Amino acid sequence: MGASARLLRAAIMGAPGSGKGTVSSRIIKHFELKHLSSGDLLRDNMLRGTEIGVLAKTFIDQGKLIPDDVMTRLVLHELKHLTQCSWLLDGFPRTVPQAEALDRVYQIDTVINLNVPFEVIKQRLTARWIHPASGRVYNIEFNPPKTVGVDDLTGEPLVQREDDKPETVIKRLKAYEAQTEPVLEYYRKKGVLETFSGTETNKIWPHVYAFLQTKVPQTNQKASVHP
Ligand code: G5P
Ligand code: MG
Repeated sequence: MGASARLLRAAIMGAPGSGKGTVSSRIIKHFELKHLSSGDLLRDNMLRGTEIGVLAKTFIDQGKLIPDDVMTRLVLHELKHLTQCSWLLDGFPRTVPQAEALDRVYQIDTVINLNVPFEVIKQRLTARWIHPASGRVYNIEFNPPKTVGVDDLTGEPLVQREDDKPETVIKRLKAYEAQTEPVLEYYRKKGVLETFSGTETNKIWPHVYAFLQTKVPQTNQKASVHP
């Protein structure tokens, strides 16, 4: 396969609130990657009241992970539409069985791991507001909307996520430690894990950007924009 036909298979990992969505939105501004967020996919199903959405809500509201078979089927189905694109998975895989299921179909080239202290995360999530239809994320302190409570692009109302309540955040962080941290080890052993540590996305971002410049195929790099 020639260099021009190369496609990047990447994932971004990190605890709830570590900035996966925020960093992903910067990545897709600078690189031609399709961003697939498992959380956005689930919330879209919840909004539409699909069978998966109804099931997902019962888990998400309790800060628990969706069962592996449901999640894997959902994400692999979406990826079938993206076989000709470079992509960035956000929030998937989140358990070792999910990572193994993904491996059976695709070879993952690189995994970006955002390592942010839990204390910082807890503070961030209580200040988060989202635009449900697009998945756009705001934060009252860090990246506030131009008008309070309103999405910058559509003018539609912003909402807080049900699972951002402090008690649910603690459960999500526990699930992360128990079920997702082993996935980091899984990718470390494969030699594809790159960890970026810090407390501020603005300081982590230039390192992620520089790293991706070495990983993303030339054909998927956008020439005209700067970090
Ligand atoms: P999600 O939707 O994947 P999480 O829990 O992994 O949810 P989350 O909460 O979406 O992750 P994030 O994307 O890592 O967090 O972070 P973000 O939204 O970009 O940033 C968090 C906040 O901090 C925002 O308000 C942002 O503006 C702000 N921020 C960013 N950087 C800074 C900074 O430098 N300073 C400050 N002050 N603020 C900043 O999954 C939801 C649920 O779906 C299920 C699970 O139940 C999960 O809990 N699910 C799955 N279940 C099983 N398997 C899977 N693969 C699943 N995927 C999802
Ligand atoms: Mg997110």
